[in-house]
Amino acid sequence: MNQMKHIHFTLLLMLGISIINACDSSTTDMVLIPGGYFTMGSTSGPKDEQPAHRVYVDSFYIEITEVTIWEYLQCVQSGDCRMPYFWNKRFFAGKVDDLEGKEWLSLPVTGVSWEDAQSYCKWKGEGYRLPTEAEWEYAARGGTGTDFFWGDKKEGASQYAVIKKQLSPVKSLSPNQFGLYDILGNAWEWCLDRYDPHYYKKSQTDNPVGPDDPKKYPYRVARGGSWNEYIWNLRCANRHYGESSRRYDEVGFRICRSVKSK
Ligand SMILES: [Ca+2]
Repeated sequence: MNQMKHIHFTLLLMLGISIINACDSSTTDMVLIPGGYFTMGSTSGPKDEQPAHRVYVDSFYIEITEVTIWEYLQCVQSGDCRMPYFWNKRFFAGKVDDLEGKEWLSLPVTGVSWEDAQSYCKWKGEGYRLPTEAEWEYAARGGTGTDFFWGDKKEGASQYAVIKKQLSPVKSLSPNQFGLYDILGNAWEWCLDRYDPHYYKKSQTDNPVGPDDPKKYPYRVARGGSWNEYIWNLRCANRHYGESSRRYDEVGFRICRSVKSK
């Protein structure tokens, strides 16, 4: 059984790499998010979203899509990233059967841990990193203060957020006001910060980065909800978390970089 899985795994990798080799080298499509103040958190959500508080973030660049399988496979090919988990599971294998190779490679990579995301950023080059939780929420809100960047009503999701279907190629739906695709829905997205449910009560105003005590705060933040969530969990303020070394089948990431590091 394990050997079969290995063979299947290898075939998937070969499929990906053969298409990578047929393409030009990857460029990461990023957009500049102009710095500014915004209200982070919510007044009516779970306790870890409260209190809503004023935060300032510097300008930064962020990838307009989640990191795709195609992008991630190049890091795997280089030897700097390990293969994602779950690729040999029924869910993912089904996707391979259903999708053309190009579509499959356009799925957000999932089954990657927070630590895997660090490896990817390091491979990508100097300055690349995960967004902080504040940067992520600022980018996701697109200048709005509503539950979702399209307003407060869940009905808007059909135009903007992959939900209750299945993991879908990035850019399948419309972007938010900053031009970011799938910032809500499709794959959860790892953020840089350690998760502290009480952090908003003590957060600094300028460019907060979360707590730094690894023993007290072992989990890392994930944001945005996934294809497999209730719409409530896709709210811009919603906070989720996971173990930094664990690979979850609904969690991926997108990368960013500071303006001054460019
Ligand atoms: Ca997402």
